[in-house]
Amino acid sequence: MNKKFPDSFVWGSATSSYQIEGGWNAAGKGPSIWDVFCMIPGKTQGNDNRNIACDHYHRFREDVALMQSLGLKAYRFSISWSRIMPAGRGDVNQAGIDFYNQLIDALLKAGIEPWITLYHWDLPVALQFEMDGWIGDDISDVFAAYAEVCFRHFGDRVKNWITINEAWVVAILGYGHGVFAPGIKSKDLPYRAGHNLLKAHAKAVDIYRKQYQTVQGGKIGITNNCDWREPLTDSAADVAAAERALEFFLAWFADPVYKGDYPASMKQRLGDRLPSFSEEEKQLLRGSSDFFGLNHYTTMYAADATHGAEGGSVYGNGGLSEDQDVSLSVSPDWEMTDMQWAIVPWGCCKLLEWIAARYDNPLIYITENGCAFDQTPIDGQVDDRDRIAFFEGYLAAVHEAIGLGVDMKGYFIWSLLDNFEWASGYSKKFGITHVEEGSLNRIPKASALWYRDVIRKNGL
Ligand code: PNW
Repeated sequence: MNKKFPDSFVWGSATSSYQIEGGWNAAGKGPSIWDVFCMIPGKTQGNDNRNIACDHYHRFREDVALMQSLGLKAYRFSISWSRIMPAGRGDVNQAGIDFYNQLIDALLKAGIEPWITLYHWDLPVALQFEMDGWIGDDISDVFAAYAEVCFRHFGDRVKNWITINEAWVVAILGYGHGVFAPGIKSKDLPYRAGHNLLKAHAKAVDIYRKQYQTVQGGKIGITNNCDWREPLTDSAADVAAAERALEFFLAWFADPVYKGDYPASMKQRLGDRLPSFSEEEKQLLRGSSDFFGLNHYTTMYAADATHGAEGGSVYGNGGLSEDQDVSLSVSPDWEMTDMQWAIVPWGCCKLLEWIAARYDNPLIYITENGCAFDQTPIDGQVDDRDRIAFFEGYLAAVHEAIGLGVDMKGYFIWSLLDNFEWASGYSKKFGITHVEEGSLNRIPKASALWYRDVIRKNGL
């Protein structure tokens, strides 16, 4: 990989609180919906939970040293809401604040820029009981109040904020297919949850901009996930189906943030099932992201399925397919990760171009990209050439997008540590080789060393 990226390009890696921290009931932390979801037999592979996970809560200093040895310039992590506000609102747990202060200080000392995600899915369970989680009418105000606590305590040192990680996953997997916490299966609730997630984002951004941004001088945005959807054939029907699939995936959340409202295709197809924004809410949403955060993993073919949709994947990557009338499929020629996500770097470049065209060339950060492979350690090392090939392919695609005029600003590898993969637990089937909780992440990987070289070659 000899491609040169812009000097200011941000090279990082990402994690999330529930997936790595452990310390699930340490020092006044309240329970989250994921703590409880994992207690229900059958909800995660092997009934795994994150009670220890990578034990980052106790070993964060080692992990920061690991990041420093890799030459990482940026580290994206999330705050466990119930660690700093055990009941989700009201009392603040000083021990939780102290933990994140220590982490932030250690990062800055190591020359690593902290990027904070405020919500990466571990909602305080009290808010699920008391206000129905993301479908409750008041949740957006409660989220904004929590965000304010974070800006107040950490914003003097933290200059990069992401409000919500992957609203699509929260809505579709949490409230549609029910495979993620809180485990609700519904055809209508995903659209309500999505609506409140968007309002929560906008309100938090409003508080940051009015009370903190001028003084603290940071940036704030939202991160959405999207696969690429390639038309199966060049028929007009399939081309329209692929566009529709992207609108139901990404534009669902990005159109309100960039244009102030949902895409026309969604409004038309969903009718009353899609809530609507007031004029005031539209105004609050429009322009509410300083950058475009994108998590991208894979590509699928999309075909018109007006006569009955089929397809999707283990995770239901299609969303609620029947609302879109789109059938998804993969090519037998594509290689797969252990998540059964196809490796298609050109899909990444096409998606970046699609975003640049639709949203007037925003600054884009890939806030997650990566792959799961089953790796057996040999002599205490992991020779993960599949992962290196994956990253070479996707980084070349990002480089190509830059050449085509896309304003790419940074790239974060998912993930820094072998972590708890939600409903997939630590299972080998999905590529996370679980030897002993909290230990595997310390095994040196070829890909990590390779990434270090990429960072170095870019002169950083
Ligand atoms: C993302 N899908 O999850 C999350 O941000 C991470 O926490 C997670 O570990 C990572 O990707 C790998 O899975 C996703 O169905 C989960 O399209 C599901 C989907 C996408 C992203």
